Amino acid sequence: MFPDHRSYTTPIYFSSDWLNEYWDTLDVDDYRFVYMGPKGSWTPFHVDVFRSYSWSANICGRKKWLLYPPGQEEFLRDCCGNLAYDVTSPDMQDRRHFPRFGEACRPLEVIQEAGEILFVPSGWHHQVYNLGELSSVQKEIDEWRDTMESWDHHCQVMMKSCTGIDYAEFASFLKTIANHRISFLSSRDANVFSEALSALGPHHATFDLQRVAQVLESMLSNEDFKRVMASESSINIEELLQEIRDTISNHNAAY
Ligand SMILES: O=C(O)CCC(=O)C(=O)O
Ligand SMILES: [Fe+2]
Repeated sequence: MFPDHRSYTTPIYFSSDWLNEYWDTLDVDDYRFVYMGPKGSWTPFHVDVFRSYSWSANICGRKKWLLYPPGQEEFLRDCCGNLAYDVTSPDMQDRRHFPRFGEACRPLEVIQEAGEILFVPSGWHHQVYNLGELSSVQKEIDEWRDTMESWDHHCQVMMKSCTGIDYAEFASFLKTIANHRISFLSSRDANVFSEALSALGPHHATFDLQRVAQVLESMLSNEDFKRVMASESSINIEELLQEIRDTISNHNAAY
C-alpha cells in the first residue's frame, strides 16, 4: 500500500530473493505481505506462491503454524482433488470427502512469538492462526481509518475480492430483484419479466419483497453501509424501501 515507505530491512539470511528481485524490476507489484488479524482469525491451508520459500516476521501477538512437509498435501485433498481449506476440520475424518487423510502425518506445530521470524521452506503447505489479542494493531487500524480518506473504498475492494460482491453491487442486486416484483405486482403483466414470477404468483412476489425490505432495513442500520452507499452508489435505499412498502400494502389491500 505504501511502496516507498521503507518500514524494514530484509535480514541478510533471506536477502537472496529472486521472486521480489524480478517483480521489483518489472515495477508493477511484489510478493511482500502484511498479515493482520484479531484473535481467532486464521489463514487457510495453502502453499506459498509458485512454491517459493518464504519468511515471516511476527511483530506483535502470537501465531500458531501448522506445517506439512512437501508431498503430504496429496493426502490432504478432497475426493475432487481440491486442497483442504481447513486441515483441522472434523470433515477431514470423513473418508468419503478426504479419502487419503488417514495416510497424512501429523503437522509440525510451531508457536511464533512476537519478535520471532519463521522460515517456510519451498513446498511446505501451512495453515496459520492468530492466537493473541492484537490490541495495539487494532488501535493503529482505528487511527488509520480516521486519517485515510479512502478507507471505505479500500474496505469495499477487499470485500469484493473476498466475497465477489461489494455493498453497492449487492444493493443493485436487491434493487433489480425488488423492481421485477414491483412491476409484476403493479402491472399484473405476467410476461414482462419472467415466467418464474408468474408461475410463483403474487403472494410469492410479496413474500420476496418483504424479505428484500428486511435485508435492506438491516443493512441500513449499519453506519459503514450508509456511508458507502452515499458516496459509491446512486441507489437511494430509503426510496426503494418506501416503494417496496407501498407495493406490499397495495397488494395486501387488494386481497
Ligand atoms: O500469517 C499468516 O496468517 C499467514 C502467513 C503465511 O501464509 C505466509 O507468510 O506464508
Ligand atoms: Fe503462506
